[in-house]
Amino acid sequence: MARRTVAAALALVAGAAVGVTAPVSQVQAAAPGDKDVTAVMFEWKFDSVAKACTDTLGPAGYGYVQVSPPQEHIQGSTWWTSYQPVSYKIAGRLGDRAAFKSMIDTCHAAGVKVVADTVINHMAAGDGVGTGGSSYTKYDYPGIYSGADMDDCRSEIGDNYGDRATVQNCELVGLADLDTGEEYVRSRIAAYMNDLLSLGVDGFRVDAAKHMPTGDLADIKSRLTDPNVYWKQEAIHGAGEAVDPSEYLQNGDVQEFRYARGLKQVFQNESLAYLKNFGEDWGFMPSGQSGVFVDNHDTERHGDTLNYKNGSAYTLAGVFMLAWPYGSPDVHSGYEWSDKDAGPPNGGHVNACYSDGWKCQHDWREIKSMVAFRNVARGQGVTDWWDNGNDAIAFGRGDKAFVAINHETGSISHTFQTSLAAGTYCDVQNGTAVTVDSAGRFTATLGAGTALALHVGAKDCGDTSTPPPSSTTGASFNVEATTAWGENIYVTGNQAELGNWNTDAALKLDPAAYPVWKLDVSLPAGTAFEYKYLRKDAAGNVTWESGANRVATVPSDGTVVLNDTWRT
Ligand code: LM2
Ligand code: CA
Repeated sequence: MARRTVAAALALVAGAAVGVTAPVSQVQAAAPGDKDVTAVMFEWKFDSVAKACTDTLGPAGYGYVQVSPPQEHIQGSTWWTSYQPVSYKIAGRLGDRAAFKSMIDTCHAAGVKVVADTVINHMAAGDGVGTGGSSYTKYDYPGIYSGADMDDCRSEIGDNYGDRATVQNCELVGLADLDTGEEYVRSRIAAYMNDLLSLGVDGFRVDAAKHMPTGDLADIKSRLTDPNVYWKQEAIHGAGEAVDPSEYLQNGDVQEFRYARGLKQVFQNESLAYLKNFGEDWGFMPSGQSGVFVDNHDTERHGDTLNYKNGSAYTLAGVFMLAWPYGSPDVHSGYEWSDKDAGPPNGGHVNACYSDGWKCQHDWREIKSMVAFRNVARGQGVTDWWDNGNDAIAFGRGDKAFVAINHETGSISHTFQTSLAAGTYCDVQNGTAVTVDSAGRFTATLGAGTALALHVGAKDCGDTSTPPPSSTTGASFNVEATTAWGENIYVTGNQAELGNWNTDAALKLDPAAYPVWKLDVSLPAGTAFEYKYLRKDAAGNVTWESGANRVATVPSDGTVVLNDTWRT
């Protein structure tokens, strides 16, 4: 645990390249799978994320959902308590271990993989009792780490980003810095990540990666049960700094902050025509290993990038990102704030999108529709680029898709050349039909601050609503139950889709036909399952119906209709 010198840190990097880490050819390319868009549900409770996976993220075609750090953290109402680990128990504000596991199962059933934000560079400052009941003082976290596991530098990094040893061994905003060069620390971090993998996590966002030597991360990753797991490192580029984000490419993906800053610059101070070669030509890292975004939870607060307060510029930047074939996109989904420290509405519980301050960027029509566009256009390069020399652009993705973006202050009318086959398409931005002629052209007028997007997966606007779930088998729950004001009826059972008997993950039935509460749930054909109804009052208190578990079986084709009466 001697303070590492620059030379020693570099030697570690070199050592890792020949020995410890996987050869580059084995490094997993950006967001493995055929759906590379991640919805980042910032400070959403895990049961709310589960519901979003089923209702929105899966049907829209998101490949991944990223959740805020799940480990035990300091208490307090601000969001950033999440970034001060107290232990590696899954016991934070957003849900317990059962809720976390249930979310993963539900998201997987919806076809969405799960990325966990992982805070491994440091532990909490201050002292107290964590969200999971563990006592701590800075440098001492009983049962996990003591002062001997920390780097010897106990001063703040401050502005000293010109010195590698300071950046990596000193304290980021005064947080106790783990010595990731140590055997015990490496094994303890790997044990935490392996625990997350055992629960079904599919990938990691590695917080504060720049503050750990890349060789240390290579060593930790090599200890995982899946050493090729999707690995997205937060390494913030800073001009002239000692540590360069590209050092981390040996381990997996790296977030390209210059991409998000570039979008802000282009949308606010330059012209969209400059985006014609946006990507490696701008000095960015390789497309196949770069994580990209319009904003994240830090940059939306600190002004480094656009944010939801920027109106159509923000929305159009998101449309561009999803249409443009560079990197793997993160769609940040957060909440309104005026106080930058303010924690999530309702402690992270989302009653509904667009209520209580939840912004739900992942669900905006302009954004969500482009996830399907991106999936359909996958593998196609940019074709038919057009710009007006200023703030209106358009481009295709081969014969699969075409987008036009108008960031001018007035409307634009133009005849666009595409490589699409002739026919009628739905403009998925606006839900209106567009006809492409036999020469691949169409004429349209785009209002100021709007876009137009066509793709071969949406020929008819009648089709653009949520596509049917891949499974058309399931159960139709109908239960007659009278309720007091504020009470709701839920169902759970022994299937992941039903929340695995976890009352936090139970599914709420719809009272539109009160006193009959209804819900249709997709379940695999032939599933024999147990279930039971429960009610929750306004405070969240749970009352189970009486009696034995109910049983039913999903037919090989279609739905089992369950007409039940609440058992008092
Ligand atoms: C990150 N990436 O490298 C996260 O994306 C970022 O959100 C985290 O900072 C940071 N690294 C540490 O994980 C946030 C927040 C800070 C906050 C820290 C720790 O932006 O403001 O620092 O989490 O909670 C807070 C106070 C700060 C204080 C520190 C330690 O704001 O004033 O520093 O706690 O008590 C003395
Ligand atoms: Ca460090």
